[in-house]
Amino acid sequence: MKYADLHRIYHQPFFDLLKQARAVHEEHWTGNEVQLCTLLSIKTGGCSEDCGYCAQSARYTTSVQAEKLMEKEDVMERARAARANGSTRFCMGAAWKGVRVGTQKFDQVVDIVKDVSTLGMEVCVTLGQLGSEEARILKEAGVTAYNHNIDTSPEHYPNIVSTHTFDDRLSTIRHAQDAGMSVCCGGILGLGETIEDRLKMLEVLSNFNPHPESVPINALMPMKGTPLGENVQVDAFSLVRMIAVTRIAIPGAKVRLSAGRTNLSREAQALAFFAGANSIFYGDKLLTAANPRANEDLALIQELGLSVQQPFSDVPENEVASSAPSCATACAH
Ligand code: SAM
Ligand code: DTB
Ligand code: SF4
Repeated sequence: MKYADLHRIYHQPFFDLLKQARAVHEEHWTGNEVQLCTLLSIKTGGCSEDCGYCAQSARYTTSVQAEKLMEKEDVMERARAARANGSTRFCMGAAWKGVRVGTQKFDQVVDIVKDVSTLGMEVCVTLGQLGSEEARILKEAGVTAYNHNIDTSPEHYPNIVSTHTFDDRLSTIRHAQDAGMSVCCGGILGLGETIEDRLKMLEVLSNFNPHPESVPINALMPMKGTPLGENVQVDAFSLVRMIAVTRIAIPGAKVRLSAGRTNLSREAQALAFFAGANSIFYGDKLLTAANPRANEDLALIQELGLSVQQPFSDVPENEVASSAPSCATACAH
């Protein structure tokens, strides 16, 4: 989509925008389903990059302590628990600039992916930069989606990160797509960008070929000690507007209401679902930051009459959770 169209769509009266987004959503998605994705930081902190929003950068003094790559068995335990709690997607994040074939850490991650992919969930990883060879190996190991966000507009990106470029991000995304992985790519609101920057980011995303399979929309969680640690929280209406325009611009993508939900009211989240969000990170923790409690999310989903995306049918029977999560079984509501 062209910037001018996105601009026109975004700046409609709020209810007109919601109505348009809802119509697009209903045309492409049935069943009022919300996908539950569990995040796990398999390698936390100590990152060489200087992304101004990130508590995991080694350049800033934050509350995050650097840890080493998790052991495979520990990751598997968390992945099994995620599945038992109803997640259909397991996303593993590592605080790295990137990965290289022939290194021990890459071999270790590939080994982890192979095992996690036997559990029947979508397997997403976010490991930083990839070349074509790394992408091919990850795909072969069982990665279904690669998360690599462009985060903001090409123009604003250098104000946020200096250790890699916007084009570096695009090149990794190209490698992931060429290897046949789905791409999960979105951004963060609240980095000091303008509405124009947000729409320019969306212009880039909507011109990907193929389109991203999912688009995470994060609201900055200001992290103490980072350059953006004192930024103000994103306004809920502008977040919902962005979700709506994303739904219209990339109708077939899962739009994931991502970081920052702890700061959103239930009503604001309901508006975001109405506007086209159909995926969330589920579980009490994101990578290092807090997320709403799982039982609160299930209660909200139930209250709105939404349903959770059901596990895939090819999951080995002895591995499936005995029942999909519902308010009755999983929350104290
Ligand atoms: N190192 C990898 C990379 O940069 O692609 C993967 C991990 S990185 C933490 C994944 C994404 O999390 C970032 O691109 C950003 O969109 C999001 N993120 C990180 N810190 C955040 C924060 N404080 N608030 C909101 N989103 C954040
Ligand atoms: C994405 O867009 N958001 C997730 C996931 N992809 C990897 C990460 C959010 C991180 C929030 C801050 C933290 O937990 O440190
Ligand atoms: Fe490192 Fe990713 Fe954080 Fe940037 S966003 S500092 S690359 S972990």
